Amino acid sequence: MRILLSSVFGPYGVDDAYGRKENIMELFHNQVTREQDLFSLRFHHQSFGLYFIAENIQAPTTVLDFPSQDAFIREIKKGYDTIGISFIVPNFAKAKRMAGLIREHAPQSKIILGGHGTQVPGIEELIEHDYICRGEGVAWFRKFLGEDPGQPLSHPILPSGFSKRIVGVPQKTSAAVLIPGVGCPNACRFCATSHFFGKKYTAFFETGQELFDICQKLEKELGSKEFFVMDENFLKRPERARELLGLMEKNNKYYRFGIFSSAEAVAQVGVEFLTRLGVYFLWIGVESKYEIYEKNRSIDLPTMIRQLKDHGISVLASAILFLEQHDKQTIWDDIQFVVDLGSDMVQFMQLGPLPGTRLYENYDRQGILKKDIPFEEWHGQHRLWFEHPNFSPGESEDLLRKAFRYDYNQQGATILRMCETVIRGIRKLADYNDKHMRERRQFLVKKAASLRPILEVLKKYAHNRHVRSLTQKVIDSYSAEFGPPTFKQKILSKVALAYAAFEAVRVTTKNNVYQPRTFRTNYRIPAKILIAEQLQQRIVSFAEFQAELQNQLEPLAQSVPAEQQK
Ligand code: B12
Ligand code: SF4
Repeated sequence: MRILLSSVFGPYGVDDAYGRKENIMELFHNQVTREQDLFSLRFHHQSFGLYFIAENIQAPTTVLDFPSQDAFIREIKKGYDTIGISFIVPNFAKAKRMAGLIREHAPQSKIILGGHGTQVPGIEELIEHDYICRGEGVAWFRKFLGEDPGQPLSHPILPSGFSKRIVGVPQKTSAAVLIPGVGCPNACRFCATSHFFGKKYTAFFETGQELFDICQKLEKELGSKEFFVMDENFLKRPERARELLGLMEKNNKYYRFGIFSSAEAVAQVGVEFLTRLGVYFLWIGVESKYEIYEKNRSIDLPTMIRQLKDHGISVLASAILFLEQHDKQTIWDDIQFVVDLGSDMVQFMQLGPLPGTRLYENYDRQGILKKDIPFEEWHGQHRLWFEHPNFSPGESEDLLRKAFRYDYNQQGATILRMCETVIRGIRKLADYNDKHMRERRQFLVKKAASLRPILEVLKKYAHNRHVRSLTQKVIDSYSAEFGPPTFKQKILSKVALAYAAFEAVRVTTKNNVYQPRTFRTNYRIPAKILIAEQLQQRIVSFAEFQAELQNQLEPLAQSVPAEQQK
């Protein structure tokens, strides 16, 4: 059995028959720093779920990530027994097109649909397929192939992101992705991931020892000491995190982690624990002051976020707009509440009833879903797809943009806030005297040194007087802590300014979207098949070259007088 697993085709983040310009393939630019002009953080992530499945089944498998339609057609013609398509709800039209292409060009291949898009009601009738996998995919695929679903798992070796750019300057990405498990038991009514994975946590790796071993493997293979932890609520398993820290301390390893966690789980382990663990980034759902979820009940969010930042941990506060309680006044109270938390990043998401969630069921029962709006627009960064008593779709688009812009106007760019958090951490960690915390502080000192050149760019392009003064304060705090910038930092500032001059213009053009490159990764493909494919590829390339040459020569030949042609 030979298997192909594919993500949906590009281009992404453009208005066309299959997608919308808001569905950009960039995490921060899509839903966090989207209104921060040239300071928006730009990078892509591979489709981790597909590599995770490929790594953990025994059949020869190819993962095709971010293909064009043409590349997808070329690939499926190679003759796969089974082709899996991974898609989310807003990519419904792409998945449908891909299934149609498989039936047309590879009718012998079986089609499996997987990923969050399988929650679309009536999907069985809407997209051509042979099998549907809802929820966790590794165990499902193993069963499908007749393998034992309970075998131990192997973690894929993948960088956390790629093509990272800050103010246009390409950045090295040495961080790796770490995927401890999927799902979350908290089951907040709107949460697509929690519902999709059965309102429970499925651990891929149960112990701190396993995670520590994976970190060591990733360090060996990719040189990574920093890990982006793709787990909805990492600290919900505090004993696993504690064991991981114990092993790091015992082995003098100073790994660092970017994590997602809910407030009650953070409170349970405490800020000092997170600092010791090496958490440098925390994504936390603050949601709203009008709808207090269980996870945020009796948590003093302003104090928690201040303490995290004081310890050098950058915080992303995620909030929901257009709740039932929101009218034209209360929505601004909530925006103000979130901005006042002073986090390094803010994510504003529109309340989005996604299929499979309690919210969706409830709104469906009330008959307030606008089901005529195509799925491409069901994503939370443009317009509402349900009837809101106080906001029209146009108002929801306008207000969302204004909320992001307000945060940017008040607090400045995320990078500026991160520079400030680092300095706060350096000062706070000076209070600790043990070896482990000294190492953590030392890391922040290095980080400050690498961030410092960007401060000149932040100053030059500060977009209002208030932000210029915030920037000057941060610059002063760096000078107070480290003295004047070094020669190298001055040179790097000049380089960053040169890049920024181009980037500042580029981001004002309509085409401010980066497309991820295509990845094709083989797992366990026999050498003879690989060689045959390479030969075939060369023949195709030669045929394409010949055709191109002919295209180029034809007009030339026509411009030569007839008698000379003879
Ligand atoms: C990383 C990520 C991204 C990356 C995309 C990376 C990529 N290459 O596709 C970025 C940041 C670019 C992104 C963008 C968007 N995203 Co996104 N993203 C995520 C995130 C945080 C992690 C996904 C992940 O890797 N999980 C870990 C892996 C292991 O799990 P998994 O992908 O679910 O895969 C498992 C199963 O689903 C299954 N499976 C998956 N595919 C397949 C295929 C087959 C054949 C089989 C058998 C099984 C299977 O098996 C896997 C292993 O168990 C999730 C939230 C989350 N925590 O899951 C949101 C999430 C997937 N994104 C979502 C959305 C809405 C978007 C955007 C539309 C946001 C926006 N407003 O614009 C855009 C769309 C971009 C686009 N053009 O497609 C929603 C999807 C909701 C839904 N119900 O459809 C999610 C769930 C977040 C949410 N709102 O709750 N996203
Ligand atoms: S705590 Fe976060 S991940 Fe868990 S259900 Fe709520 S929103 Fe989803």
